[in-house]
Amino acid sequence: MSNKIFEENCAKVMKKYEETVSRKNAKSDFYNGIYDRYEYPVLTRDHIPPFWKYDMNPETNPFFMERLGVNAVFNAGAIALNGKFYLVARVEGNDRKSFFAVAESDNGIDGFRFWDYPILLEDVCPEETNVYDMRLTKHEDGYIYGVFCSESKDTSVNDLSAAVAAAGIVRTKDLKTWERLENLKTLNSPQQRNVVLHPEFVNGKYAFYTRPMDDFIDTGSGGGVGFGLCDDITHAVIDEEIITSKRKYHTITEAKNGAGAVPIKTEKGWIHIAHGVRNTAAGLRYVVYAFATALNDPTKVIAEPGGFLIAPLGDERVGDVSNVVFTNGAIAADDGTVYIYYASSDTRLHVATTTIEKLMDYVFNTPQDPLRSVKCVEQRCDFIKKNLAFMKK
Ligand code: M1P
Repeated sequence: MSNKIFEENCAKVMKKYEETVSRKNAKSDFYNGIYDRYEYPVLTRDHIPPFWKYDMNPETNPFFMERLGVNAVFNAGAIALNGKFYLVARVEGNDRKSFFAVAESDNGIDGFRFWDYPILLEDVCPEETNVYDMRLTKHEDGYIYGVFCSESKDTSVNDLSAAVAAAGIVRTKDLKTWERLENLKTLNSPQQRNVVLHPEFVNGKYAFYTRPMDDFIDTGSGGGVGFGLCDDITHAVIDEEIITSKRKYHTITEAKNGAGAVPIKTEKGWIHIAHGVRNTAAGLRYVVYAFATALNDPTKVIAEPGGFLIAPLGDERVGDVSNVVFTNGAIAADDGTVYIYYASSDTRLHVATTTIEKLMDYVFNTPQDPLRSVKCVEQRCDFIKKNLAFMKK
């Protein structure tokens, strides 16, 4: 017997899904000369295949009800393989648990479709409750590594929401079969989030960008983006972390910062795209910023543009955690185009495109933050003076 309610609603949901995933994207009218923004996000919860959410059998789901809802799709690791663009997105169910899923596109700006199944990680940590924010590193050892936050309940205190963050590590060759390695141990930092594996060996060792933290939310004594080396990636232990990009008073990184995308190698240095956080009366504000480190020493900051590269704009400002942009993935394509995948307000994922040439110009020629208002005005007056003199010529 036909079920009209099921059939009509199923057709409606399938139509909306197909329209969303096949929607063409185009550059928006945003302009700053540094990168382009796009009209539509590249991934949203509407990109989730309906068969992940609805029981597709009219016998067991006569009202075509959502049984396993998805709340948000955001922070994604990114990688190009065999001419295709892949994102390993953070998918958050209605039950608040996050997991990873691969979405594939031909051009990196639209047409992202999730593979049929999300990634089922080996269940090696019984205490692990949540996983999120995978960074994908194509390492010179031949593996693709995924480093992510592995979160567990903090049972040492009498507080139901207390948690411990650690860095989980997996590796793959094809994004299909994943081998889970031991979580990273940092001997001097009780918690870790936003850990990124550097793509090359440094002094013959695996090199990680870390984010030392005293607490789950507050970095406390953690001074910024850390860096440490380890001998064996299968039992990764870092005994010493040094700080590369420091947090600074009254800047975009005052409250905390963290490594984002895997650093991009250029002829003048490694370009890092990270996030900075400051506190406001309305809560934390997350922006994306960039800096460069020396090619022969990825810990040594050699260029540090003042201010943010990307801040939440328009609709991006509102979501589950408002006033946030966050990146954990970028792709530097062979033709020089750079795709920066950034999520807004922990709700959806966008792309911004630029080129290596423009990123280098931005990172190496944008003035540093002078750190005090009076110096900022001096900097701007000097800039205006040069411009006015040039414009009068
Ligand atoms: O909610 C904003 C971001 O908060 C965390 O980042 P951080 O560790 O720097 O505070 C992460 O949980 C990230 O997933 C989230 O987008």
